[in-house]
Amino acid sequence: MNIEGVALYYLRMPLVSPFETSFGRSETRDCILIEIRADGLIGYGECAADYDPGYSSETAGTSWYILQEFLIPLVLGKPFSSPTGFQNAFDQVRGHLMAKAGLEMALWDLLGKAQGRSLRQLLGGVRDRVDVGVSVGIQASPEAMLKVVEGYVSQGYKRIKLKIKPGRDLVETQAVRHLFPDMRLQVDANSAYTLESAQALLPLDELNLLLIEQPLYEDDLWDHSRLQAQFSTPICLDESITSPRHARQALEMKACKVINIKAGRVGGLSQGLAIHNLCRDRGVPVWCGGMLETGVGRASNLALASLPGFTLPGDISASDRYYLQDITHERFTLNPDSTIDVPSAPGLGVSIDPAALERFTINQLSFSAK
Ligand code: OSB
Ligand code: MG
Repeated sequence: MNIEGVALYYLRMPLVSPFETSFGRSETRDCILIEIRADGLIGYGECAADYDPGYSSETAGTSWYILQEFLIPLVLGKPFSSPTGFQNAFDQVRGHLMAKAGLEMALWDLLGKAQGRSLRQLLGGVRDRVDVGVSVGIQASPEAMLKVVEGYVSQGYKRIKLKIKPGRDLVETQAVRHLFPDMRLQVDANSAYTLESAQALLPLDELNLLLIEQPLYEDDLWDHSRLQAQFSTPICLDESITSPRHARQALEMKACKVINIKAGRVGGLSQGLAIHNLCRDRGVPVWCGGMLETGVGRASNLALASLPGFTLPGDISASDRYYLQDITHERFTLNPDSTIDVPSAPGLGVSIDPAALERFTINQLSFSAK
């Protein structure tokens, strides 16, 4: 398919409730919607980088610049028949994995639409609905945390993840575990601890958690391996895993026992698929993380999570947990068994609501092949 045009939309989406993590609190979420045109078809992708460099060094602003200045010129006016072709073209750009992933997602959508196949089929997914959970932000107090968790449990979520940070960890997690002794429960520190300060987390090992996600800094693979040796609860890496090579090295170093796969963080669905395959070969459980995506990125996450190695519930909640109005016509809802259906229409299987897109767009840019 010859890439005839690309358009970028910088979006600012109001969240239904503020989301607080160890790196900050947001009331809105920024992202970039990427549209590519070829052979009379349109494909969409979402670049998941947010406004601030809190979760990762990449931001929506840096992605916008890298897409505009480097990535789009590498693909515009050129023929592509597979995501591998895109990845090879991107090779000369170091880093900027979320920018690459957003553009690659649009190509997957386009290829699926051209072949009349869903993203799930293109990736080799084996499930038509996937187990999901909800990621609960840090609340004002342990009591407030309990209330919010109870609310999600009553909506049907059977797996809960609590965001933690130093001083806002043990009491909250113990309180939730006390109220829900059998619930699938896990915590996520978003790199808020050092090997020394993480000693405070040792009592979590008694709470029968599914996993402890990213306790230490992103580049602390070695210290994660030292910390994992102190815990019987599996450590799961998110921020630290940015490529299939890092996944292999982390496993060989015993820095983690579980991996959170986010296509955005690792440079695209093709890389996410490669990490899935590596972990599956080694019997390492993986699950699909999220970054508060719109309906576009959520569709992509659901397709990825339908692969056989995704044996733990994903951070893929219903649309109403994030946005009152989304940019897709489709809204995702929670089934009573704490699953969400994987889209089955060609490509991502979602369509853009033009009025919603216009409402949330704060900057726009388009490119055409000469
Ligand atoms: O660390 O998993 C994370 C959201 C934004 C950035 C990073 C993370 C998260 C979440 C929410 O935990 C996951 C979701 O529901 O999309
Ligand atoms: Mg995380």
